[in-house]
Amino acid sequence: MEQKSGRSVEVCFTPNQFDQYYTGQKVVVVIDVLRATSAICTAFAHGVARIIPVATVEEAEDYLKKGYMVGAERNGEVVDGFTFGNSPYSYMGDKVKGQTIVLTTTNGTQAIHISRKAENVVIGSLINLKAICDWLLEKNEDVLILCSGWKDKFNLEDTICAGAIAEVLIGDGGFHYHEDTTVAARYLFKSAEQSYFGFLRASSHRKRLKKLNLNKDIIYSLTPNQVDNVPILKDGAIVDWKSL
Ligand code: 3SL
Repeated sequence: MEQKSGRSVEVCFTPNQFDQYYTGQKVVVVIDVLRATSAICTAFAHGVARIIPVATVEEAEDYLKKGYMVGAERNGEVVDGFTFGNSPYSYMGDKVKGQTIVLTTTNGTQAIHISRKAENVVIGSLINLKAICDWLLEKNEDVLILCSGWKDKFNLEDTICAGAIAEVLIGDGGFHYHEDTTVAARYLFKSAEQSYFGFLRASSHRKRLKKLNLNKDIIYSLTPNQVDNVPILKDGAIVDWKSL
């Protein structure tokens, strides 16, 4: 029997349910495993200084005109007029080191935008799973995990990642939960943990990205604990927690 303990952790499946699940938690973790939050965590592992998430392509175009490096993705593809989108592989290597990057994506940056009323908005993915869990345990505040989903619909990969985080926090004994979304996310995580790639074979997003020849991105994004950073939103830009 899990003990009722000090802090709560809950899972929200989609951005349009955020207001129902957000009860003033001090920390919101935004998840978009395929691929926005995996790309963001990758960028910081390669020395990016800040990422400015923007909700619209128009805002992204304004930054492009001002000379910023800008990533823009819609429906899994790079938006016309931009040189890169949402692939984690675009955010690796010397070209990104020390840069400020502007990013807009179909779901991930929208979820970040919706979460901004929380005191702390942090970025989670499977690739920084241990780092984000350690950070949350250390922070020891109430947590809402927001899955970016797909255009306000539920998706499996974000829910599995949310379940993995909830599992660690609840397993630690310091966190309790109440919502069925949290129960379901943990069940899905437990069913998937032996092989995320296999479990997600039939998922809509894996099929969508496979059609776009993005299997390499999928494999990368589903491989846990490749980086140890915790990106956090500060004054409208995402920075590495360690740089604060
Ligand atoms: O919507 C997003 O933020 C994306 O990660 C979608 S995709 O992986 O580029 O299809």
